[in-house]
Amino acid sequence: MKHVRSSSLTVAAASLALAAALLASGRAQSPPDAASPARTVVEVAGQSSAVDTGRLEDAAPSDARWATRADRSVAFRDLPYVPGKVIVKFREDIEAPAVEIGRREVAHAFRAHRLTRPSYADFDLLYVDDSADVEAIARRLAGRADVEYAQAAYKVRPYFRPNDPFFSRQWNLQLIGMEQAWDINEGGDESVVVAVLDTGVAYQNTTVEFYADGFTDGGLTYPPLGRILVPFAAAPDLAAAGRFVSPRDFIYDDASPVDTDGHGTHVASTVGELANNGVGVAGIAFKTRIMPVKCISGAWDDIFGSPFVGTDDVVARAIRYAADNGAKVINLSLGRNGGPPAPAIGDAMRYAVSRGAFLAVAAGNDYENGNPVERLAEQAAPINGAIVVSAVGPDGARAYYSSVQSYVEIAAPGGNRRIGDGFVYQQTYDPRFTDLFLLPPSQYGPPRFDTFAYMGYTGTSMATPHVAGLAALLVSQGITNPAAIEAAIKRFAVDKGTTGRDDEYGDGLIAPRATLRGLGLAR
Ligand SMILES: [Ca+2]
Ligand SMILES: [Ca+2]
Ligand SMILES: [Ca+2]
Repeated sequence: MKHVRSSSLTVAAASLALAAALLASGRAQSPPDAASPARTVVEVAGQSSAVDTGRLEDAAPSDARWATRADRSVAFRDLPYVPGKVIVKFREDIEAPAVEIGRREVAHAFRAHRLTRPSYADFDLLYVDDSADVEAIARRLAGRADVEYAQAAYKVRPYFRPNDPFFSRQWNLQLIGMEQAWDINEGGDESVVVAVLDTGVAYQNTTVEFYADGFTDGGLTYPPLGRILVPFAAAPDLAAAGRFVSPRDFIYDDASPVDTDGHGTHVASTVGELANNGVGVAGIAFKTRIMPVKCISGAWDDIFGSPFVGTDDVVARAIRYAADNGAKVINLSLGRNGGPPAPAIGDAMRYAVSRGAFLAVAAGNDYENGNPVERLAEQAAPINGAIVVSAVGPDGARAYYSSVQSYVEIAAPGGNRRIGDGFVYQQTYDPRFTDLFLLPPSQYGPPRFDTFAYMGYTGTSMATPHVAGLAALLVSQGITNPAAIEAAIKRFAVDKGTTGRDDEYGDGLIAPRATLRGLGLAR
């Protein structure tokens, strides 16, 4: 157990200390970028080993899972950012030799372990002691004449909304008339790639060896599992030959972005769950291809001591990676509130649009928690080619959790568990085999990511891939300019709430058939 040195702390604080210790353990062995592999891919099996239980149920266990993760998130030293890392962007209009002198000054002044430019980035990462006050360092850096911006590495989280009851219908697709829209474009074209930037995707049959450390949670002590072989399988209602392209994992820094949570698989399934295949449920752009890009970490990644967690720099790099590798649509069902703005992500979004990629970005789920400013949505809204998505329930009205802000641009079905039939169902992991850290320590054990069910989730995370899916259909129709896609989706949306654009629905609820038909007639 790694928390033994914190035995004098209170129960609550002991849990905090554990996750800090987990993080420190990933960092202490070697610098994050050069870390020895946190895992080993043992085999990649060609044959499907997936089990589809056929169960259709709500994701009630995720309530607790999310609470657990929230606790752990707080547990990272009770900070909304990771220690020891500062994102810094040196001005690009300064001569290279002067910038180099500035970089050396900065590295010296802040006793940097390293100051490096990671791949897929237009910024540098300054690594300092974990105990350093990275916000103070960022403030001092931002005051320099040769620095455009500097900030601590704030954590970005998926926009998942847990739920309770059980329902069985895809009201979400009916609400926006997908059957009628598919009459015009049946699921898009395989030449179109949609990148899903999330907790990973269940896209591959493989076995991965991890090391699972012990931890304490809620006063309970969970033992180390040691080295374990963890099975993964491609989701049977999502995977098909050639379906997945250019997979990339920015949490483990390799090319195997397997989902260790279920959120990313659910989101990918709304974009492209196989339809007309006699299995499970449907997605919107079910003939397009999917690029799985992992840039958000989950509870198991904490337990496995992943070398990275999802922070602004990680998400920014993932966006640039997707654009550089041919994604025409990028789905961002994630975000953060609290902390400073996210210019590294804004720059990456503009870069992606300049490379011809359209972005769909979640508006946020915290309306009832003070309606805070969502930093990714705030960056996306002013960009023509990036669109911010709020959520409606089956009644077509804004879901209670969905952020109300000037940056809301469009609405889509995200679900509302308070009004019945309110969940968005897609195939993802059966939580009975994954959420074992919610059980008492005596029942705790290694997870399996090869057993699936049809799970109901709600959130702006679920609304966003409806828009990404619609964008993929538009690209399939030949509407490839990101700004034109945004304009078309807004123009043909159904106005909701107060007349005209408003802060709850933006320009209204997406109308896929009208958008496709409108553009078809216009051409
Ligand atoms: Ca299906
Ligand atoms: Ca926009
Ligand atoms: Ca309106």
